[in-house]
Amino acid sequence: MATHRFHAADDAALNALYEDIADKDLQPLWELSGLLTPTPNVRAVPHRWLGKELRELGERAGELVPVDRGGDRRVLSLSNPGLGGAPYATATLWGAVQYLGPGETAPAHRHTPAALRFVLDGEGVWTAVDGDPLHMSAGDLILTPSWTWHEHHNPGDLPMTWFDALDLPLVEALDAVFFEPGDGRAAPSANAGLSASERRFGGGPGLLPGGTSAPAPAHSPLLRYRWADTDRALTGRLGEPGSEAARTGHAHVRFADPTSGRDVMPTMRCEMHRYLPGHTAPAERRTGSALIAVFRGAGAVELDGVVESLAPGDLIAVPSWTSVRIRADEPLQLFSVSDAPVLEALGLYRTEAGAG
Ligand code: GTQ
Ligand code: FE2
Repeated sequence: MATHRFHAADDAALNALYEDIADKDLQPLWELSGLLTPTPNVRAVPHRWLGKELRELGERAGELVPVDRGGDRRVLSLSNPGLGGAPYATATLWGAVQYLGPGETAPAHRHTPAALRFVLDGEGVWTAVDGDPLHMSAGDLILTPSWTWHEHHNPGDLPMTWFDALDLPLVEALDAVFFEPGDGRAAPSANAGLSASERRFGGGPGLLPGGTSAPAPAHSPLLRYRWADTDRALTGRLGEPGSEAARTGHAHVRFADPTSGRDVMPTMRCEMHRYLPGHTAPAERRTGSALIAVFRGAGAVELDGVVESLAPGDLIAVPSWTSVRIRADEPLQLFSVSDAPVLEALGLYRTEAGAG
């Protein structure tokens, strides 16, 4: 006996039909509303988490909650106030801050949801991805693609906090979450050098190892994008006379798979933005959701007309079809991750300029 929605009618025969329809786990579309809405019916709301509070709460968790075996990862997940208590930042994205104290290790595991880290501050932690040790320092982007083994180590004297993003809500909605713990043995420790991934695919602009040819794998073979390279690319865009970036005071780069130019992973697009004070980038909205992490600088973001100030470490949830406008009070460096590749692949990607 179906217990879900039941439709009643004054007419006895029609009412009996509705009863029988419900009894057979069916619903009459002509009685349903709110399905084919003119614009997306978005439950998540625009929201900003303050970097200062995230850092303080991470530190307190660091004092009180052991990580390591059993404890796993010391992570505070962004829980969007519109999502009814789910630990999700938007409908499709998990966002979090992770805190790893000196000498601590987060043990190896793998999962089908893909993950990435953007380092807001500090250095010294290394993450092994399928055994390849990747150093993490401020401004770096680190990928842990779907089903790759990963573990985090902090051999230094200082704690480190970074921003995590995963496509977990999306993969969960697709009923495709799998998880496997490691065998408890740590990966060989990082030496001073670069990861194998960086030696092969991060050698220099446009340089790929000989013999590399299509078809490209599902994710970028380069697993660490160093801040020095991102910084140089943004500076170059802004310094190029007559370029759109120079004209508007807004430079942005997309982190790409160096072998294909595609997004770093099939479900997530990563970008770095630099806005100069007085820039002229207009408000924009798009389908699909995004998370923004403030790396450096100061300014404000206007989300559907509501203005929130921005300071380093702040994290912002931008739900689908939310109008976004950025203001820079000093050069503002924003990392963003979105589900745009998914929307594009499905033919659902839309943008609108000048909204809000
Ligand atoms: O660092 O492996 O924020 O597995 C959520 C799930 C981080 C991680 C998160 C994870 C991780
Ligand atoms: Fe993980």
